Amino acid sequence: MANAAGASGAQHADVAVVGAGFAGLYLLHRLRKAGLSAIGLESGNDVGGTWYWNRYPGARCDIQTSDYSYTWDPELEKAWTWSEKYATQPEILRYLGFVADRYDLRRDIRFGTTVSAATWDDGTQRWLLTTSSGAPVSCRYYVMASGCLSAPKPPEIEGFKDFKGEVYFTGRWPHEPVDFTGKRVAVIGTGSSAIQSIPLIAQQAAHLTVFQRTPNFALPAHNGPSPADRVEMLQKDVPAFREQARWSMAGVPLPPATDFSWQLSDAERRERFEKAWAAGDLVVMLTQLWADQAVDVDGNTLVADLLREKVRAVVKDPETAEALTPRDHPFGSKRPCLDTGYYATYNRPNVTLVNLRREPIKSITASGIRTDSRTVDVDAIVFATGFDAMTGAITAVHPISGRGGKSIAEAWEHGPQTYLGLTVAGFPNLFMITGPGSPSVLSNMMVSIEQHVDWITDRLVAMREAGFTTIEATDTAQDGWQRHNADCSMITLHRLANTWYTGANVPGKPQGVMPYTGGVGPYRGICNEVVERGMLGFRLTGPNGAEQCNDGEIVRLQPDVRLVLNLLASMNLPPLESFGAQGARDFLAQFNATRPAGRPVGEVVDGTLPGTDGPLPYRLYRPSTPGPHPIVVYFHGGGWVLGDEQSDDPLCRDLCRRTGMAFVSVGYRHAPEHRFPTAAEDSYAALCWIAGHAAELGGRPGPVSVAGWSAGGNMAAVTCQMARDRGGPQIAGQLLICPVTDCTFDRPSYVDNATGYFLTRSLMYWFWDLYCSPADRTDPRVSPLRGKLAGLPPAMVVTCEFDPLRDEGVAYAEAMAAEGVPVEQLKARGHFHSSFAMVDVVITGVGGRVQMARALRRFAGLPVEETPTRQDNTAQRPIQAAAAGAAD
Ligand code: N01
Repeated sequence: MANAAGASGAQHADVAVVGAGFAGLYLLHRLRKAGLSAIGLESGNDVGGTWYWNRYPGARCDIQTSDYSYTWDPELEKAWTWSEKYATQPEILRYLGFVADRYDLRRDIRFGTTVSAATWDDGTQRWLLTTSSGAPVSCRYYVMASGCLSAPKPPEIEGFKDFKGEVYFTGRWPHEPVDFTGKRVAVIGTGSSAIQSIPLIAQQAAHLTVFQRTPNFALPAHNGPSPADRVEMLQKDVPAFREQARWSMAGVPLPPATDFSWQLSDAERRERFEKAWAAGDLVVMLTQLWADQAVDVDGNTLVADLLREKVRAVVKDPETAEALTPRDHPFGSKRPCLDTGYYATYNRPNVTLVNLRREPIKSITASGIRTDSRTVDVDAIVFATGFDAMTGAITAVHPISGRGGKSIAEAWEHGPQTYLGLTVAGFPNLFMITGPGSPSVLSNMMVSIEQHVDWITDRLVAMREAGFTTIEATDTAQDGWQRHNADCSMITLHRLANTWYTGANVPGKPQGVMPYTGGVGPYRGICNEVVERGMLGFRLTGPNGAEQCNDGEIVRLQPDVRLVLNLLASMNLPPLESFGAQGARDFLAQFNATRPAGRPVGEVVDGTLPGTDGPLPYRLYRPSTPGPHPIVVYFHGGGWVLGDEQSDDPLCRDLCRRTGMAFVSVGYRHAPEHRFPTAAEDSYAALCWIAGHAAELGGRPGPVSVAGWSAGGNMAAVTCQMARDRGGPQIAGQLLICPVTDCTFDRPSYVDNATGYFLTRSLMYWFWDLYCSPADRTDPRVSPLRGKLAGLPPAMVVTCEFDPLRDEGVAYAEAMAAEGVPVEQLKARGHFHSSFAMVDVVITGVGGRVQMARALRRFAGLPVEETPTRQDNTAQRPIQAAAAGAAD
């Protein structure tokens, strides 16, 4: 409980909490239980937050209520039963009132009170809050539990004030009933609020005109009682259900789909889609169809097309149906909606749709709305125009001044900057629940709210026990978190749409994907890791000079690389070198069999070609476009010991599709059965044969390019030197991906990454020992960095930050450039040795592979800007330049 007003006139509390919605109520409860005094400040006259204000007709949650409930008290879970699959706003408000009563929370809340200013006082190390009513508040910690969608966007339409009729905002709906009977009504907007309210307003109004700027994807809710299977799953084991939700991607206990769209037939895809449609569940439609639906434009288009069919099937007027069909954004990149009879409403004779893309609103007049081509007179206008989302309730509601008097609005001038979406550097002891940079609106809010409340309360208790009184994020940690967020946002398609997720709905707002797109479970793991690593990225201080600062970045790996490495670590595998050569090959074959199959290309043909000492296998990949195509001779990775055409198959397919060039992947012989220089000589022999038989392979005669990954990169580099020295064949260019170029093991990248990232130093020792005796190691046929470099073909050298081979790759690129060879370098930040070979697993590798494809096309004299397939999910221009790729 907060102290009464002190001598200064301020009311003192350990913690002040803005907002008495789901987040504020739970936080007040937890703080009280932890023995911290707290005061809640709420501008509404009762609890409820979002559900207090959004009382428009049809307002409901659109996450199933079985998931949209508090989970922190098993007794509370037993004490409340929801009446519907998607509860109405009045029922949710009743639930929050029930919770407030049950835990006696209202006594700590000042209702009808807004904070007009919040100022950090460095002298007292406290926040001072000025409020619209009651005494000012002096608190040690200030927590914004003010919601992500609580600051309505002002109507920026000219003439708004001239309108003489009734005006309503969905986000500030009157508490008394509104009756539209006999009235001509306009609804502006077609987001979730509009899509829920339009069918009900249409039933009452004499005429309803909907003004739509952007059509949204909407699915039928099929509301009713909670589905039996869901109830059964929950009741069977409530704690397990909740725990699964906490570690899931979206905060709902559904494992992600694992089949890729191209592995399914049309009929199988349709069957999955219809099942999801019948389920009436956004999360099911967003996550359960196929693995690439949310990360790849092609995979997404398959869902979007099926959804578009549904609009046409319901809406009778073709022009209206077309106007209602979303075409400007991938499904899920803009928040989709759940509806009840939305599309059918447009078949009513009293409903008209005005397509603002064709005839934008010019102004609002005294009697209605004027567009470019007509005036619509109405008695009432409903603004369903949305919110200044995520940041509005923090920057636009009252000035928050941190250290040195700097306001948070200034600090976020170019977009929100946070550490973990929980704290902001320069604003000590300030926390946000579900702030920008946390999963928040891309998750089941209940799960994210509870995680933040628990994390904050646990931290405050731990600080009290350790004698600290301030906590502040460091700049290093915050900058790292911004980078990690940008990296995550490159995986999903959110950056390809202009939405409130990106700030695009508010004129002048900085643009960028604001929520954390890396998933609820991974995010929770990161927050836990921050604590386990001694509050990494936070400075803690206390009385008498107590200070602790463990500075650093919590995630330096690309998000998907982190997941892969965590998965590998959890498997607790013995080192690859402990299997022996054949054992390692068997293991790898088994491992590869579990990978997603590569994508289809025009044709794949296996054959043999004459090597130095008998036939060698090859696999030819032809694009689906008419040939002849320029040829790339590809060498697989595997440390001269492992690997084959199969192991690098997904990469070859990917590059074949991206380049529109034919790839011939060569099966050179392996050590220890065939030691140095067999692999190099086999590779050179294969190169000669392929170049000499280009036409036979369906290729374009003339210079070929070479490419390879890891030891294959070594083969590609070595064969270029051999071709130069042995009179051919002519090579157009070399793509070296994480190549071995030298035989020393003491460069910094070998030291820094000796044990950590799958390819270890000891594994490299093993590969070298099996392939090459120490006496041979400086031979340029295995250490091309030791060879003559002048006169080599143009090169692209790709290196990864967390790879022992990084520095020798860079050294080779620099040495070639010094000898006048045109060299392009791609230094992939946050990637590990296998990043680019793990196609469709390490999706952040896409940008790098696009760059590689461009280099190969340039070598072959093909136009580089042409994209042969649409599968490149970076092909559309990202809205956020700052998030421009994982590759620096
Ligand atoms: O707001 P919105 P909302 N002229 O921003 C249009 C959650 N929610 O209140 O897309 C003309 O989605 C705007 O057009 P455009 C949910 O997360 C949940 O509906 O910017 N039109 C858009 O059509 C949701 O996503 C539930 O081109 C203008 C609409 O107004 C979020 O809240 C229920 C305009 C605004 O749509 C926000 O939803 C409701 C202008 N000047 C909401 N300005 C649940 O079921 C804006 N628009 C839990």
